Amino acid sequence: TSIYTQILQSKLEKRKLLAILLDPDKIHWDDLGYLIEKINQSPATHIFIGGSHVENNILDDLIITLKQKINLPIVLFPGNPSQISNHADAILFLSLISGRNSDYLIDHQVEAAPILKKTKLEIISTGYMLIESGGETAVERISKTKPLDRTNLDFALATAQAGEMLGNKLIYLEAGSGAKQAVPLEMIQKIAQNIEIPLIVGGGIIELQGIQNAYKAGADLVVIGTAFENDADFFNMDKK
Ligand code: 1GP
Repeated sequence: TSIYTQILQSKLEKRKLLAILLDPDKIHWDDLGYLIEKINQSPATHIFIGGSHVENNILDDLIITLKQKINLPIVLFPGNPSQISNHADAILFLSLISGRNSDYLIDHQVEAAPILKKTKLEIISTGYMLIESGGETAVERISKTKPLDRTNLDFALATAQAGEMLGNKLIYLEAGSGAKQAVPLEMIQKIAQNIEIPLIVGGGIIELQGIQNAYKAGADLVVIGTAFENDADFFNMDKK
């Protein structure tokens, strides 16, 4: 079965999903064995791979190594069309629908399409929404787009619904990696209750309780990057 089918199935059965986001640029190869051990001990259900400036050869090597030692689906979460590797299982085919920069709405997708056609990657159309989070994030800086107002729930919902109507299979609410504030729970709730497709939430979640809160609000999959990057024991915090 496809990775997307599994995500749908989990949503149906109310099994919440957790992705660890690995940025190939920030990985210390000497510590990779340790990191892999920690991932295998964690409750993660998916590995997302992406970053702002990833070089392709590192990407392939990293994924090949991870696949040998971790039995989780590896999903590309690309910052641009150079971040495609045939060794992964799937790719979030993102369109930054919160922004109005055509590069990230359709141009990069046009550039990537012929490359993706030559791979066996499962392609998962994803409406990607950047939400204001109390300071400028890398996504904002690189995409040159404005995040959505965190208090304008109606506009955020309309954006998510437009994505769904356009055929997106997932909506991803993004506060930005290392964000000061995570996506507001009221926004997660409002959107989760009014779309049918699965909802991903990430950015600025640095406590285990934050993950649970996002789930309770209606997130189907939560993404953790920085917190795990800074502390490989992040998911064992309750046992400390
Ligand atoms: C970033 O949503 C992810 O794209 C994860 O963010 O690094 O803040 O966990 P953090």
